[in-house]
Amino acid sequence: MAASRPVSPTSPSFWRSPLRGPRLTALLGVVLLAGITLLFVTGLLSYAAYNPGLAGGVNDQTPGKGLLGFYLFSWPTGPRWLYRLTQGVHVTLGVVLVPVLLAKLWSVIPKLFRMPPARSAGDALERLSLLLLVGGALFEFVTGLLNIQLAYLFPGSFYRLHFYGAWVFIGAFVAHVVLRMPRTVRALRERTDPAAEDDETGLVAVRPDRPTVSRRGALGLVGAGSLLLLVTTAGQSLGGRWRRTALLAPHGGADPGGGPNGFQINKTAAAVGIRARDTGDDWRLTVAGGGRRVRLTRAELLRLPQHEAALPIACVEGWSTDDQLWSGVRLRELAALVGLGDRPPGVLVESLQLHGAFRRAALSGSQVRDPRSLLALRVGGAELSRDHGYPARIIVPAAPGVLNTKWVARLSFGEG
Ligand SMILES: Nc1nc2c(c(=O)[nH]1)N[C@H]1C(S)=C(S)[C@@H](COP(=O)(O)O)O[C@H]1N2
Ligand SMILES: [Mo]
Repeated sequence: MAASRPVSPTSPSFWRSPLRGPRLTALLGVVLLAGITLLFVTGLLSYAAYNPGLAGGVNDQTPGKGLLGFYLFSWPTGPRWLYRLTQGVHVTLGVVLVPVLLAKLWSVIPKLFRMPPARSAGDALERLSLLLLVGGALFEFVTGLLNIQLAYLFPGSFYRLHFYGAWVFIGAFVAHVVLRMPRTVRALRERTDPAAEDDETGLVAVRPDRPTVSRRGALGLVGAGSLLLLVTTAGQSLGGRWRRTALLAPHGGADPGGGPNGFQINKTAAAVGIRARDTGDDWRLTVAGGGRRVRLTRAELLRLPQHEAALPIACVEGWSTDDQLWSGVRLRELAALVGLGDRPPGVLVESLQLHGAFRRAALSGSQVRDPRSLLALRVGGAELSRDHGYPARIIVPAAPGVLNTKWVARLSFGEG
């Protein structure tokens, strides 16, 4: 028996799976078309939710976003679960689409090795756009997954990478959808794949192996993979008892324990270097604005009218809490202390924390004016715990968690 010569991946007969063909690729493509469109929209919303334009880039330092920030609008303060929903969908969907994306790439991999690399100038251009498409997709999925699993592997710069990557990717994606739509529609209309000789897509194997699984079986496997990811991820955004099902969600950070303060902690006081003496009796809140400045002790803050607001915390990483009952002083009433009570402007919030990307945040005027926006002193009827921001923290409806600054030291109205 003659040993068969090794075949190089650039040869069409190297690729033997009988599953490959325009129908499999088209089916996976349609799922990705819907999924990635929703990912893109929720991603843009996530970016808008930071109010990146405020205070000369306190919330976002993306340089030269220029035109790419064209769509930005002032993020609303209601419904209070808005960011919880948009970011929960963004992160969960991103995780769930991973098996579909991998299957789609697998379905077209012979084309990566096709020779010659380009048959004409137009062909070269199209293949270049595929490089941006595949590279962009991998980049966006990998940076996103790293960010949610490792809790801000690249704080600050993540937004930039993911934001620019998204625009490059979506440009190539739109071109790809337009170019491939006729082929996709045709493949879905026909009930079966063409024979290899008649296959214009070059996906059908010329020397197929015997099938070990049907195409339906293979699609079922991809779907089961996505479903498994869904049920092990979504719990982190649903909160309550569902949290226990979130096996894949990051478990970094401290165990929050029980009681009124028993909900997720993003960064503990110890982790960011907040010392006990900084938060003790010597702590003062500075409120500045309109050329005035007042300093308040915690006891003085507690003597001001206390208001309650039931609000969740929703992190960019996708996890969120159920509504917690916060109580404290309204931001707009703090603005009134420095004479800005009429129509208070935005505010720059600064933490006792000395280092790290989240020690400062800017809030818009409409966020300050919402009666549910508080400098919270208590939660669930108890004192704030140190890890949740004692002596005082911000809580604002519908905003990303990162704007809810903990261990607040200073509020500068008119600088937000
Ligand atoms: N000073 C300070 N405030 C902060 C942070 C921080 O690291 N430092 N993390 C923010 C982020 S990213 C989130 S999601 C929320 C989480 O609040 P929690 O830890 O009380 O749940 O706090 C925000 N406030
Ligand atoms: Mo966060």
